Amino acid sequence: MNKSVPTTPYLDQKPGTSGLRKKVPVFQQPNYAENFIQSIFDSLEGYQGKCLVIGGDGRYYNREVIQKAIKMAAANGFGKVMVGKGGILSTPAASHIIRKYKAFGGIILSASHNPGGPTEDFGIKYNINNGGPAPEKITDAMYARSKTIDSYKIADFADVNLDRIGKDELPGGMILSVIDPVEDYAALMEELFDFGAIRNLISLGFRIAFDGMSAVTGPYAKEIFENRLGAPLGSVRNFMPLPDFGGHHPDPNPVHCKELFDEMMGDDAPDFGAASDGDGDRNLIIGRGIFVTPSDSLAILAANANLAPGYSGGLAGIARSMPTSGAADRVAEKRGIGMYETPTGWKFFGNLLDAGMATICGEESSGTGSSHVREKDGLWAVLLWLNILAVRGESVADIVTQHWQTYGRNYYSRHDYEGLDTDAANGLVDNLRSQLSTLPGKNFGSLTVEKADDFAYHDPIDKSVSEHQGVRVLFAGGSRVVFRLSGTGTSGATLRVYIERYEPDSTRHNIETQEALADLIAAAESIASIRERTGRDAPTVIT
Ligand code: VG1
Ligand code: CO
Repeated sequence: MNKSVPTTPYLDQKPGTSGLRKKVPVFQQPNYAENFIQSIFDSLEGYQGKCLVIGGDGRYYNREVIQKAIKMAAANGFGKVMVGKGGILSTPAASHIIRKYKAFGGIILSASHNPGGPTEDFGIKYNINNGGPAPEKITDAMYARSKTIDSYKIADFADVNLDRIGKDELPGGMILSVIDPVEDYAALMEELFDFGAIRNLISLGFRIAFDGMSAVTGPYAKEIFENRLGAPLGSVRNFMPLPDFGGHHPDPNPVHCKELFDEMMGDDAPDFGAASDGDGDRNLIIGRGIFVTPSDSLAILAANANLAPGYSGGLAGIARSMPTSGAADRVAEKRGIGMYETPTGWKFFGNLLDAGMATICGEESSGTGSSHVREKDGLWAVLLWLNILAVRGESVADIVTQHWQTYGRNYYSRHDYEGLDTDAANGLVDNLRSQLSTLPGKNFGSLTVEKADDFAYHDPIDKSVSEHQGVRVLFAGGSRVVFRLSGTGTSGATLRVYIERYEPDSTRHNIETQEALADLIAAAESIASIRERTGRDAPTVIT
């Protein structure tokens, strides 16, 4: 019935910012996925007889790995698996299902915003019983185990039917529960937001355009925006999840959502444009004629969250990843609530949320979320925006400019250099680290370096320390440049340069972002010698 299959380790199964991500052909090597799934189970304790949630973003290879994971869960002694119909669960929905049904944990199959298809990306990550990504202690254990693994356990029953909702007892006794991927999540959104107010706004002619990017949020967005909130048919576009996302890069930024972006900047723009990524945890927010940077969005949502029923009692605190702009800090300061700065990646927010220290969290990479789940949540952010717009009765542009008037504007941009030679990228970062002690006091044009460091995070709850989380160069007056290498890519290295300047003067809030940041961009180049070290004249993507 259950087999123990001998295997040999792969040495490259180190989880990155958000799980293990590799090209599909890497995952298709013999026992590759099995090795990693067994390494996950071997790093956990006490799951016998318990429930495991399994789902993914529907990308190429999703169903195959789900079948493997179900059979391996059975052989390893789980009592039950809950799987989204068709193998579909958005990342935030999976987080909610784990919490709602008190599952032991969950396996989410996704490479998020990375492209999908036979030669593109796939990924596996494990979430713990609070619904959030496994902390570093567990991901380190998985990696260690993957380097010594010599066998895995798998049940040898036939593939299960993922397309029929219902419960089944599988040979060997494990219960398989195939659930509607949308229902529980949509119900949670109805609890948090004033659907009546949003429905009313839409019925008065407020037009929304949501781009599902042929990824996992399509079915969720159709149900919520069109069925429950009454948005006209067609408000949700690209709503069919496709294994290759229609050949697109499902990263909701103005570059990869260009069509929507251009439409929102055009004459006949809808009132509100939004999109999400491959697995549904990111968001893009565009008002008529105005793109809202994710860092501003976090600050504005935090400042106005009390207008939504789920947050009417106010926020306990706000947390943001270190490279995210300081716009949210100003809201926290004004409200007298806690502000926490964590390394990049949602796994660092879990403890703060569990301890009730933070209510809203966000990242500059289009991730915003709250204590309702333990992942960032794309549709949640869109709905909170809609709830705020419905209550305030103002446009996105008005809300953003008023926010800047009240708090000042944090001009912000991220420059990504993708597909770099790994050695060149590592050399660039090493060189930055070697300058940390000599940079303070140096001038770059009119900018003076006040402080330079390599960000380290001391978790206030479990006291763990995470080092080397990004090189920060802080200038007098509050401007800064941050450098770090991506931990989600699957080929070569990606350098991310995060650039920020604070401008309190509202007569200077209408400068084009790259222009407002020009001297910092030049300083970043002089400090890091990006051109010389990478051979690149310009970033691949500017957001
Ligand atoms: C990127 C983002 C980070 C985000 C991570 C996962 O990581 O910068 O903020 O948490 O992706 O997002 P990195 O290491 O490439 O910079 V998702 O939506 O891809 O799960
Ligand atoms: Co994602």
